Amino acid sequence: MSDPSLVPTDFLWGAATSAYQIEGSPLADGAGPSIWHEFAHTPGRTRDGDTGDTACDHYRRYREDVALMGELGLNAYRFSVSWSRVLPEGRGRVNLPGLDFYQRLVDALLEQGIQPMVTLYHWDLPALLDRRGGWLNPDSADWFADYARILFRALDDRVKLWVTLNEPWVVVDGGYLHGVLAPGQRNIFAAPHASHHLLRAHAAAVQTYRAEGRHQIGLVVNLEPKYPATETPDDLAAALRADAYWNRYYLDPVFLGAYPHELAEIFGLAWPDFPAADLAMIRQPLDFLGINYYSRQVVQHDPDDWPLQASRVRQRRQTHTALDWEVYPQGLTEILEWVAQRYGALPLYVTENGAAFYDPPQADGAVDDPLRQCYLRDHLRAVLEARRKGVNLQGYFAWSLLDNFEWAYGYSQRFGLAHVDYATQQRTVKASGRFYAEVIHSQGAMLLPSAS
Ligand code: IFM
Repeated sequence: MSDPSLVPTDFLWGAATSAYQIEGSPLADGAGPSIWHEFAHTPGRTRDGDTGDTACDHYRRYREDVALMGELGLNAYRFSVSWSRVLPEGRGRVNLPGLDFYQRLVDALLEQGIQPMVTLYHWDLPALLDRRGGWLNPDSADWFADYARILFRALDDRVKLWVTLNEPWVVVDGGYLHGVLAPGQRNIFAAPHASHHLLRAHAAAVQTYRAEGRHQIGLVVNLEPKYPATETPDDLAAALRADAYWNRYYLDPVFLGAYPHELAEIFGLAWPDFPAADLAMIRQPLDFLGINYYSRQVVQHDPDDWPLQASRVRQRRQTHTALDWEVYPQGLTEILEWVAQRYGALPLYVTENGAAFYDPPQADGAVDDPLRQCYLRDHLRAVLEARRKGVNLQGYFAWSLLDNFEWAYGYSQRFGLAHVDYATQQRTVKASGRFYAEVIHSQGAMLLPSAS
């Protein structure tokens, strides 16, 4: 790792956010409710009853936030569009003021020289579509493609990087299997159908883009390497099940045209026999793949764990974040190499990577966050290492630009490069944010061992 040219000048140095987590004003200017608006307003669903009603007030302060990105030296920003801002009922009538917000945001980014990466779906399905069955309705693929077409027609002249779905695994695991995220279902028979229709929706949007768009489209998945706790056959099999469920469930059908065989074992009678024509359709060529990486897991066979029968063995000697996620930077290099080797040499981006730690402002208002800074440094080094090993990695997006609404955890978990005082909406760049700015300024060279 001695050559700074390992990071080319067009490498994307970004930060990521999502609509419901930062925008606030969820019903402003004609927007319709999303499943997250309804879920967060249901007593007992989020910590302290927190909702995204105000969040970071980004809907009204987006110019300030784009200026902040400029201060950090970002050349890319990944954000998501709120479907129900654009289509209040999820289909049909377009809400022009909602669409206009994203037009203005994209223009403001481009004025600063910041390239937008736009995610079409980051978990906030229009509530009225959920009343029709949401992702369990086979028509959801068409609803999504129609919505995507509106965005492509409005923004593809300025947006060069599109993402269909963010982390379909989380949508299904949290929203349809365990019920801890919107729409709050806990139904093993529903979950495989939700994942299948999400994949069909992804593919339908890609097909629409091939007809309408001129740039690039991809998918974003969250990946987490799984290591067996011991070499016993039971633990080895448990690690394979966990790997199939977390890492191959969505990528195998997209790139290889088939679901991993372990899923039938995991879901048992609930696993349907999906039509071959669907699997052929899901296998649309992509321009890039985005990978969200946070942690790894060491797993053991565990008959009490439902439905995987594989549970995490906590690594007591390792650092853990405030969410108890093990800090394991080398896992990022490993998972990037694994993706390149298993699915081919398409361009990759790290589309999210970051950590929640408790780091309150000091008396003078500054926010020192040494643990997040170390996390960032070590994961950025893992990124350089992956490039050195030949992975075609073209950009890195820190999660997140701002502290924000961490779903069921509400505002209790802070991932931002900038601290947000939710009472005043004041943003303060943390030490980790300043560090990231220096890394970007040096084009990554300050991460090289010779520079430390
Ligand atoms: O905040 C989330 C984000 O919405 C999706 N990826 C993981 C982040 C941290 O949990």
